[in-house]
Amino acid sequence: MATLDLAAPLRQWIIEQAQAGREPMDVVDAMVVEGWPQEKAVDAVQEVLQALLVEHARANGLPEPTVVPEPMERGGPHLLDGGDRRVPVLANLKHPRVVVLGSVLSDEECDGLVALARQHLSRSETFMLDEGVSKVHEGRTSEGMFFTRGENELVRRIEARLATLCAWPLEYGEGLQVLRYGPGAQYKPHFDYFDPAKPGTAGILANGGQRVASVVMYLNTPEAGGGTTFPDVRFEVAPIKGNAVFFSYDRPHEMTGTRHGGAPVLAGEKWVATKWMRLGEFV
Ligand code: PD2
Ligand code: ZN
Repeated sequence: MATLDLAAPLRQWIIEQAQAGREPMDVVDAMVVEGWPQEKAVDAVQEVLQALLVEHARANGLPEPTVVPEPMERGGPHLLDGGDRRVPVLANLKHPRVVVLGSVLSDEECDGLVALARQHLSRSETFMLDEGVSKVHEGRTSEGMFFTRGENELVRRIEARLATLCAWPLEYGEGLQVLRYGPGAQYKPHFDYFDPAKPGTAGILANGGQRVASVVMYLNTPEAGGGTTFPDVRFEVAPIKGNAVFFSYDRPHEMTGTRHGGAPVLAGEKWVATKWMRLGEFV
């Protein structure tokens, strides 16, 4: 976007509003009351706040923030548009950016994914960024498989729905991963982005760039345990069949607060499908 020619006092005022904890869209509303066209006010506030974030990142040796998928419009409906399905928002956390979604998948779609995935499971591996290879890791005791993007009609339908819901190009998504956790299995807390400091990361980023968002969809309801935890904010999402948790991270840094894990399954089993979204096209 071309830099806007904003007067210095206006920039300063926008910065002061943000520092006072005012929501960006409330600042836009105040500008609209003063006669600004809505779109111009949005652009102005976005530009000033983005510049502020970049300045803060540079001054503190942090990675610079990027644009990320965002399922919700402020003041928008509680039922989000998934294209072929309307999806209720069950919880909405600003930082870390987490949105809990109801009924993203129908029971039949959950059962269909499990049936297609079941015969292709193998012990989940973790990509070891230090060594540049995938290995079995004691922190991840699930079994899993990947579908390629668009592999079958069901996968295509779900991928199109997630792209619409998150307003993020379908082509920027990795293939769906399905995981099965047996009794006692878990996924210890981790970040889904790739650590830029690790030697294996550059190779991974060559296709699609960084991960910027994750959607974990629950394909069944375990009898007990198996929630998705965000330990830094002591928040846990209950794994209910058809529901999902979306979270985004605007830079590969723990300041996003998106450390999360799959709590141990205490009784029964747990199935999830995960969609990771990248910053660019993933081939
Ligand atoms: O199964 C989960 O709840 C879970 C937890 C943490 C899945 C993932 N991460 C993942 O697939 O990245
Ligand atoms: Zn994860």
